[in-house]
Amino acid sequence: MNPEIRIQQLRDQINEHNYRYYVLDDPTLPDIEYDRLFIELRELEAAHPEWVSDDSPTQRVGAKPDSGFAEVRHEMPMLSLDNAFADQDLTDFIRRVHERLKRPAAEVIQFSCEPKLDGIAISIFYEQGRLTRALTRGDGYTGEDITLNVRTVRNVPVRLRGDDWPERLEIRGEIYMPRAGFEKLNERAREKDEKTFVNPRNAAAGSLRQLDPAITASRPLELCAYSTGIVEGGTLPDSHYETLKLLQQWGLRINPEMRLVDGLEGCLAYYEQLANKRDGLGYDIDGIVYKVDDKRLQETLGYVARAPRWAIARKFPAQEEITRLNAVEFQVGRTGAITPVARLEPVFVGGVTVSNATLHNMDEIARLDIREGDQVIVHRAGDVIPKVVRVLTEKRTGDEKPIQVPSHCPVCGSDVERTQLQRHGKGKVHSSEGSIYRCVGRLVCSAQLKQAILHFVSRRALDIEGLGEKNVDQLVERKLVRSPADLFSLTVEDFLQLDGFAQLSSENLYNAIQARKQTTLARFIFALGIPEVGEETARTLATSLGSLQRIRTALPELLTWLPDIGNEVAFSIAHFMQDEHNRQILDSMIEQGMVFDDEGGLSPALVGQISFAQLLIKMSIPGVAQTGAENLANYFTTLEALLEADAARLSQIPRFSAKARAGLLECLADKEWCRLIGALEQQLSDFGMHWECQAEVAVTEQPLSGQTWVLTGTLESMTRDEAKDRLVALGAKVSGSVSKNTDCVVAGPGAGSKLSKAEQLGVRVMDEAGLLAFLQEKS
Ligand code: D41
Repeated sequence: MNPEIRIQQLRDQINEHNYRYYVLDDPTLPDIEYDRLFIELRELEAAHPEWVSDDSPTQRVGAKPDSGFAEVRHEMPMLSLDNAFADQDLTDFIRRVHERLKRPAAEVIQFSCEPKLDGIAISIFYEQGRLTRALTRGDGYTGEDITLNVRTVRNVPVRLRGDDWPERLEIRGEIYMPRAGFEKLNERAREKDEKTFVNPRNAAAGSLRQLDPAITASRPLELCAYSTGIVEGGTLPDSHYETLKLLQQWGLRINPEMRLVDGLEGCLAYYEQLANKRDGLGYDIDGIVYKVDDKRLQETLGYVARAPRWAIARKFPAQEEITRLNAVEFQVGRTGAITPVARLEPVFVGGVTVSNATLHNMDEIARLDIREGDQVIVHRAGDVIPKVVRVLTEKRTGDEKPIQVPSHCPVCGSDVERTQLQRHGKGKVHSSEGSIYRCVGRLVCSAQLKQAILHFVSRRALDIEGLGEKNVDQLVERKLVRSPADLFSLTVEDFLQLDGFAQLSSENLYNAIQARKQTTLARFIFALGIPEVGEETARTLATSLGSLQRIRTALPELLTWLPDIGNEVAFSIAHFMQDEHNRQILDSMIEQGMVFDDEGGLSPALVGQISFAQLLIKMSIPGVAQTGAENLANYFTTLEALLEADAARLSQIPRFSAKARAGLLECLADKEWCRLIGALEQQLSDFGMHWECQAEVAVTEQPLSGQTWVLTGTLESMTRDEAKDRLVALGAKVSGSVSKNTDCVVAGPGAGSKLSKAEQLGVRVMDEAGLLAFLQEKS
């Protein structure tokens, strides 16, 4: 194809894509396809410089000008906006509009509403559809010429689409930086140890003020048009709303949240709706701009000072405020992590009064260089925890006090230790300093003990009712409980000592605790509060390994065989279980009669997964992957034989490369490697897995494996959740609807359509008594 035609084709395709992507939010071309077009265009233009024109999409970044930005007078002043801070201000505004227009209050006036973007207002001129000049708003009368920088903003059209635009057209809009781009920009700055921007608005302003357009081009800026200025050689609609729709057709992005509403009621409803959406918009807004939609009415209303009488900005509550950091205190979490909390001079921000904010960890304190007595910026968006985002170092008086990590736990006085980040390689541990400090006191620390107990008894753990914060505090303060195990030895008399307990309530709590000596293994493991082990992981451990004993002794390498358990979690579990104090607590609970409903054999899935070959793959032998490991396993059949092999023997293995041989010899020479593989094999055999004779492995099939049960109606002796837990423990799937695949329906009083459907399909049905008998028999 003629390259000149191809160049034009590529430009059209790229412009079309930009329009769909930036203006309509509806891209149809994958990024990679777009990149290909762009590269092709750049190459063709390089080969044919005579056809390069400055409205080509490749020509956004021009040369660096040698002086600063020229000051230019606006042909038509850029107005400012009056603010409304409350519903009443908006009501007054609309009343004044009616009065000035001599319209009765009952008559409905239409308003165009749009979010008020928190960016930089600018003016852009298009002459014969081409971008000729862009100015900052400045003081409204004079701005700075930032044409070269604005040209680099990806969604600013260098040429307007279509051909029905006025010959001279001034667009007014806001250049802003979306939050995601802002976060990425700051992330990159942090990596390079450069200064970060405080907020997206400052980042947008800083990016537009760059003397080198190439830097501006690298910043994720966007334009959103909100009105027009000079219009010559053509006309625009009488409606503001319709005008913006037209700008959109010409290729300018307008705000997709823009709406046309009727009167005060419509304006108030729009406020509610947008306030709810605010945090999810992807860009910062600080309010809503309401504009009388009809331009003829706008003209009648006119201006006061420099603000139109036909528009108003209704502000949202600020999400950032300045206040004083009175102190930093340290709190101790369940796992001993010491977290700094900022105590602030109370300040109204994001719609509430804030007096505490999170500081995350000591790295954050160092990063912010925060000191007691500093003036700080607090940010609160939506319902998230307020945080300190910046220190106003320029306001320091010299009396501010640096913040020190406490060397001893503020609660128990134990030493505070900086956590080590550990990476586990083949039998080796590499560690580096983490940013978390921990109290080493464990359960000796009353803060950790209280939270450990609250977690132990919580609903998804052992679910013991009646042990709220107040009661746990008392039990700990009076030293009645020094570990979760002590809960089981508490007597009715112990509870009688506590505030608010009488004979009956004491007996109830006693019984509630004793009843939980019988629970499921999964709940129990979750209840232990092992770092990194949530409900899901606890369930995996319980169903895969089947017994507390196996979970207690499992090597971390074995744990990583279980679904979704990685190195870090595996080592955390093993570390917890090896700890002497934890072992005593577990022993004590078992001695006190703790039993689990769902103890059983190893899960068949796990047994099926681990073969000799898999063991070899796990031991990561350089040069040996799946096939190599299988060949080795077939050849040797036992680990013993493999460990005794020498180079000569290895060379006899069929289809085993020299590279694999060298890798294996290296491992065989490594004592730690041999010890680890030996220990793993021993453990697998202890757990009942022997790959030489896999057929003989004793696997306990669960009684309800593969069955689907449905619960309906009310149960009296237990909740439906409990019934579900017990059936799941027996291997059943519990479903919400009856089908021909249902094995059994448990129907209590009040059972309706599910019961009739079961009867219709001939599915087995049992009542509560039947279920209880069944559970009794099976467990
Ligand atoms: O989003 C904005 N920041 C925005 C600013 C907007 N959506 N509409 C605006 N409309 C106007 C008038 C009513 C004067 C055309 C504005 C601004 N003005 C404005 N921005 C900065 C000063 C004034």
